[in-house]
Amino acid sequence: MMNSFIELGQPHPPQLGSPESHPNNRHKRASRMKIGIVGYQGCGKSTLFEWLTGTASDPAQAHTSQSAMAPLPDPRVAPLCEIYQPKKITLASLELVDTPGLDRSHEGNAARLGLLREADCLLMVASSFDGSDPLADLNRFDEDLLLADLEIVTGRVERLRETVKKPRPDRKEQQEELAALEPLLTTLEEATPLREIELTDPQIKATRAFRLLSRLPRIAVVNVADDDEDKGRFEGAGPAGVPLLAVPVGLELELSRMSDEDRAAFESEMGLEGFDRDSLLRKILAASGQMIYFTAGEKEVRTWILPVGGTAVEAAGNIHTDLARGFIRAETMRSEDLIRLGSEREIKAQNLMRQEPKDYVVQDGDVLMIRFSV
Ligand SMILES: Nc1nc2c(ncn2[C@@H]2O[C@H](COP(=O)(O)OP(=O)(O)OP(=O)(O)O)[C@@H](O)[C@H]2O)c(=O)[nH]1
Ligand SMILES: [Mg+2]
Repeated sequence: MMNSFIELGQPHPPQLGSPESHPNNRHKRASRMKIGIVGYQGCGKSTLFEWLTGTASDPAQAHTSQSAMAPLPDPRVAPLCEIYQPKKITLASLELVDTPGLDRSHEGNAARLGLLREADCLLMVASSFDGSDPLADLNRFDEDLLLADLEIVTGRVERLRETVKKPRPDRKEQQEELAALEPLLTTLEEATPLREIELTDPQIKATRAFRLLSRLPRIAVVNVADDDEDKGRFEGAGPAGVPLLAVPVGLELELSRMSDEDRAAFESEMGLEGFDRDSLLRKILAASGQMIYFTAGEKEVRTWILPVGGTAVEAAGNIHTDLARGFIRAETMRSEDLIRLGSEREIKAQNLMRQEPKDYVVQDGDVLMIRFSV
């Protein structure tokens, strides 16, 4: 038996610089992921937020954004803990941000969406439990994202068009910024979201401060009625490229408040299959372009998140900047090999411990041990 405790939340060492400051991380995001829960008024965002984080958002603060952490469960953690019997288990978390509902008339939405500038991924909620048309709402919501970007880029372009007329010391930079932004303005005016085009380096630079919303990855939850028997009709029906799940969010929140015993009894009585919150969290992680890797030892088994395509030195920097600075190599195993074989000794005996360099592309489920010099 393990007598470990689980520490929730992915701590973020204060030494860790901003993601952009890392030389290899120019286009990558930090290990800390913010997921903005968005949608029209009353669609169940705060209910979903409470279900996923266990924290009720404060109705008195409903005009602004509120956040809480949701630890990311991973089915590989328990078998790894069987092997290491660690003193401590730490799970990486997603930061979920509950936001005020938008108005279906688009009125005032650009300002409300301003609260989301920090988000790395959008979790769009649309209701069907109240008779709304969730697919129409999801498409309308995309328009709101685009309009918010259009407002920002238009404002910046108009200002730049004025300032480049004046002889200023930074005129050349302003002209470059204008040249980068004008094609984006055209794209938005044609109602094309920015995620559908490839940005050039100057465009990435020119838009970085704005964190434009129509570039963000998205995932959608349709909040269905408790007794909805035809959730399947929503499968594959959302906006192109957006994973969509139909969940009776209100019911799930109630179920999550029950004891395991009561819930099992209730579910079997009502013929319900509880929706799997853990798998929803993992889908959100995947939609945000992130994956999980592990560090494991007798002191601690721990999960970390990294953008898909992230390298060993980035994974090291996630843990501590010193590990990235003094990086020598990453001793790497596959968690499934380790779980199958039961020990590091057996991994080494079968030559499954790899010595990986800085630019090794970390795979979901890798167990890393960073060798570094101080
Ligand atoms: N029947 C049913 N009611 C729900 C469900 N989800 C939410 N509700 C109810 O709908 C109302 C709005 O839910 P919230 O979670 O506050 O919605 P919201 O999107 O946060 O609303 P705003 O923040 O005002 O935009 C509340 O009265 C909820 O109890 C659901 O799945 N089924
Ligand atoms: Mg709310």
